[in-house]
Amino acid sequence: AWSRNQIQSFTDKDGFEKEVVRHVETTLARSMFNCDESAAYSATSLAFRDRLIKDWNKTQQRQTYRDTKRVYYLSLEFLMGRALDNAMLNVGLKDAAKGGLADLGFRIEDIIGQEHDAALGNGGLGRLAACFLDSLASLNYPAWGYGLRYRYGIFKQEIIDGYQVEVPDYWLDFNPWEFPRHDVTVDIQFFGHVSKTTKDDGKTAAIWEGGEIVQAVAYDVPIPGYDTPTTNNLRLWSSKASGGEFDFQKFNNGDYESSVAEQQRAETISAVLYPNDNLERGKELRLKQQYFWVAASLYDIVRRFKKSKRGWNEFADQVAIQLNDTHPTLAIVELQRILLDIEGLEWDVAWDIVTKTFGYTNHTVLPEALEKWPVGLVQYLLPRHLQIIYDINLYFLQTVEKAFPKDRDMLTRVSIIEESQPKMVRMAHLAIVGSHKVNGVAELHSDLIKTTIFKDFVEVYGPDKFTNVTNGITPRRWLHQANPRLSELIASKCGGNGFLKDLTQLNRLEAHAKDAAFRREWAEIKYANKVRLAKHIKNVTGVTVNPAALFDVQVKRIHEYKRQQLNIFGVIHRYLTLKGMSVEERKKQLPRVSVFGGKAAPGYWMAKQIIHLINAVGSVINKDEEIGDLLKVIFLEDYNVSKAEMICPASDLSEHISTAGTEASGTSNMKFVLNGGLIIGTCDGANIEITREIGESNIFLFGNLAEDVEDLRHAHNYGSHSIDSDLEKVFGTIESGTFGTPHDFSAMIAAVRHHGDYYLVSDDFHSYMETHRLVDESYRNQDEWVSKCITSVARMGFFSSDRCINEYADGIWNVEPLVVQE
Ligand code: DL6
Repeated sequence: AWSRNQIQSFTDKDGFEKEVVRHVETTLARSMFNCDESAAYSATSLAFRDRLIKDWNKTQQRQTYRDTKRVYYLSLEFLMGRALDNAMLNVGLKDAAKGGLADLGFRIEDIIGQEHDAALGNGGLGRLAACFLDSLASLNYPAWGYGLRYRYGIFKQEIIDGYQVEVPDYWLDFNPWEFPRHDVTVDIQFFGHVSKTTKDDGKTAAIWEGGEIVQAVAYDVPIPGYDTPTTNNLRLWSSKASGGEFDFQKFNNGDYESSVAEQQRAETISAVLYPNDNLERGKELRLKQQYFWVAASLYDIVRRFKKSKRGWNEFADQVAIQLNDTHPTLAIVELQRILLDIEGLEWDVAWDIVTKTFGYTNHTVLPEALEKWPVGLVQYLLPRHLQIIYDINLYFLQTVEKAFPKDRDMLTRVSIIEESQPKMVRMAHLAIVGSHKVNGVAELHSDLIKTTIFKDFVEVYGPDKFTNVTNGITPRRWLHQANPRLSELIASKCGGNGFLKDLTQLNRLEAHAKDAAFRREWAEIKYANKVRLAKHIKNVTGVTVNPAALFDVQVKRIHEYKRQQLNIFGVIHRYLTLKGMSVEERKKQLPRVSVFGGKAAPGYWMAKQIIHLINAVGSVINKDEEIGDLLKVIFLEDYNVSKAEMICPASDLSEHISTAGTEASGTSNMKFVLNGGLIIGTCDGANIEITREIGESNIFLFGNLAEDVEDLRHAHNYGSHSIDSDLEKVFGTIESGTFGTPHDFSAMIAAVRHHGDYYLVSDDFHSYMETHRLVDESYRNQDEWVSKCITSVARMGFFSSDRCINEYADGIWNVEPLVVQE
């Protein structure tokens, strides 16, 4: 047990109020008489920040003093969402804040609602990194996150006339959750050339000279654990011109524009998050971002290690670095460069340290998402790194050649350099060669990488280098924070809040699934959450939806492989079926609300067409008086983390319907089930393990299996491809102009009819519609439905990110928790 009393600034409502008043009057220089919600949010956040920072200092001192192994999680994306609610819950003082704010005349929900999401990520990969930070701190692991402090996170999405419009998201006007560290800076070099020099011992060494220097400045974000004083650090780097603000010489000579040009060029590096999910676009600035961030982070990590005065042979015993996808792969090359060129180690000694230090997580098998960089670009930007990459490749290929003599094809396939026009550096190959473990993020995905994209590497290294760590989510944010009433109800049956730290305790709920009174309470909470979402829908779209209808939700990035097009085609089919019924027949039908949400990458034309079709369909159906409440179609604009916290608890059914074998894991599937919703899904990603855990009778699975996808695609292209007849009716309706100009949607239809139906929309359509029929049937029996929901929640213990982090800690990082004493 630990006590915060001695180290904290406030511990109760009165103390909290005093701190808020102090911050309003001093830090914000305002009077309590004109303290509006925005000022109350600022002061509340500052009061909690003060608390966090004391725990943060203690944690860092303890970790430094004990000098144990640390984990460094390198991720270009951290999709954190809001911090205040999370901080209040994690330090256990939300009730005190609620009471204190009420005394001051505010509702806590309104104050929480003031915060701008920290949206430094695109989707699943970035949100996973945020869940991992929460688990690392909650489990007391000595860990740091390293990322970029983008001035603009993922764009804000507006829907105008049914089309997505992107608006910049400037989120840094007031951010109480970061600490600028103007004293923690690193000079990062780009361009230049490499020369050779002979050292005193007669050996040659490489010197990287010239080019330009950009300065990295650290900004620290405290990450509080739940119910523990451990507060870890997320360090985000911001770019700045190294020579000061601007060029005085030029300024004095009247050359005003170019006097600031260098500064602006430098600041561009960390200016904006690339808005692509599962897609790489080979832009020079993106490569600059990657190197800037990994070089600053490694400098920091090495500096911290060197303070311990240990020998290099102990580096990998003290430092574990996890690469979140291939984006930080240059860290492998950078560490080798530091050890070789700066520390003067021999190649083999250095390389041994490097490979023991790194682990690589793969998040996709989609070919368009696998990173490759033109050799020429790497040469131009990072000439010394390209030499090292070539050397790494040479030594690697030599060992492959020994093991597979005369197999030239094998060498070509595994080489880090792709011999294409232009030549490319294959980042995934570099990441595999430079790491000691490679993991996928769900069982099917981890099997697929071993049998498809990384098959040859399994032959080269043997199967043990490749492993699986199925993703998880933090129950603190995704249950306790997002759905407080459900969390409380669960606690009442699970012997308290212990399940939030050991999610397997949810199994105590199972006994209550048949308890009618419990089911009633459960259903009431779901209904209240649906009422809240219905109000939001009314506010933002003007459409009235019936909270008693089945809420069917698909919220995630818009992507053809995620198949929102299948969903909207299904909605049209439902509409046509309803239209074809007599009034009497219609009366017997179950009302539905189909909710969509998600952003399309700005350059992804087809995804934008899908958004347009959803909106076009909604604007027709929602006005159709004959249909009324029986079907509504809603597109919620600007889907983000804080909206997900409202949407997940309100769903009856959510859709996870990717073409089998394409979604590496998915994590929203876990969020929806944990919040007492059922899912309709394909046998893909983590849906498969969710099914194994909760039982086949509690999930609506449909569609072709991953193992059949290749044959089906082949048949589409080389055999005959007949389109499902119901789907043809849907196409016919779109083509008749029911939803506006048919031409707008012709490419979407042609992709299925004429261009090989790569995502198997037609193949899966019938079983998708049949399964929706089963959903309706099942929903009619509310007792059974609620009982399924309770049973599913009871069996979701496996999907905590705590389990996941413990697996990384044991199987990949070899790190131990370090409890921070009071
Ligand atoms: O592992 C987190 C998340 C998975 O849940 C999703 O299934 C997967 O699509 C996503 N992958 C990416 C890949 N991006 N890149 N590179 O975002 O990762």
